Amino acid sequence: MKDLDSLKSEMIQKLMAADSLVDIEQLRIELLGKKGQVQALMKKMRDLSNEERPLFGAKVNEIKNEIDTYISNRVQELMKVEIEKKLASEKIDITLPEKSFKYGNQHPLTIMSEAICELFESMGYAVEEGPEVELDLYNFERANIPENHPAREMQDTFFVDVERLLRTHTTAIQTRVLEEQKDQLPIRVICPGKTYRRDEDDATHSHQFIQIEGLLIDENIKMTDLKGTLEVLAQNLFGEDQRIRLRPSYFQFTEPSVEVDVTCFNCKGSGCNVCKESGWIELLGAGMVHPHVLEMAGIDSEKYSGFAFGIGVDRAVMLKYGVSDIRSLYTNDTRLLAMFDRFD
Ligand code: FA5
Repeated sequence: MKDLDSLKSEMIQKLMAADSLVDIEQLRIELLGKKGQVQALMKKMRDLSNEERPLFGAKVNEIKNEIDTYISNRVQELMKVEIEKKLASEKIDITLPEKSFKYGNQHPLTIMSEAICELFESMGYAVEEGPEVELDLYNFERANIPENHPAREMQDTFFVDVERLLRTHTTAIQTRVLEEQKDQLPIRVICPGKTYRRDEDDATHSHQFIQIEGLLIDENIKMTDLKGTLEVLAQNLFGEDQRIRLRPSYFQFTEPSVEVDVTCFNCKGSGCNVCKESGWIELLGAGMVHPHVLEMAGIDSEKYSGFAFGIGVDRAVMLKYGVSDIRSLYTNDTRLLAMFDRFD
């Protein structure tokens, strides 16, 4: 019996060392097969006494069952491992490579418009907008440009019908605000918007562009207030060392009127080909709101005065970022747009 126990542990050890289905099968034949070790033990029973035989037989059966159970468990285990190995080696990747994702940027015209509006909001101005399809009344009449006035030709545009047109300047928002807020003086507004003119498209002109109108109406507003405000604007946009220059000009809705230049961003005023050797670049039109414009809106021009200005946002973008052709701001060329990272 002692021999049987050591034989059993010998068999189990052999089985434990086998780590493939082939090895296990070989051991099964060696241990449980017709000519195997267990069968050989059975044969020994013949030589035993009647008392020893049943005990020995029971013990051999027990060994046989144990080995059998061990083998079938081990076979299950090894089959599982083999299936997993096979699945891993035969795996096909059916997914497509992911498309690389690009974040969009804010358009430079949006960046510039927001920067200007935010600056004026910080000085107490409110943002006001108006319709792009505008009444002739607000675009021309209230801006002191009556029907058949030759100044209309300079801003020839797209008429929708006899009364309505695509607005030619944000001064149309100014004249609306004057009327709407005539009883809530003082007025301080900054008005961004798309504008349209029947201009021939070239490097500096587009049939659609963006303007921002600034308007301040209060008692005792003077030309020096306008100049100081525009200096703040120029320095905020182009740097602390920016200077501005006012040149006499003419608009029907301001008196006096000025054209405002900034020192050339390229040569800092010494003269170069960008500023045509003058050292200055034109940025916007401005002036003191014409008394007749105030009166047409219902505001007492004896008591109140104010200034207005209209800045070309496309022009400001071109100056600040050195964009040489205005048309590239409207063609969605991603090489240009990629230069303006919205996370800057
Ligand atoms: C006006 O439109 C006036 N309403 C500005 C103004 C407002 C004056 C308030 C006084 C008081 P002007 O036509 O010069 O002015 O246009 C102003 C700016 O718009 C120009 O300096 C220029 O930067 C821009 N601009 C005009 N036409 C075009 C165009 N076709 N393409 C791109 N920008 C243009």
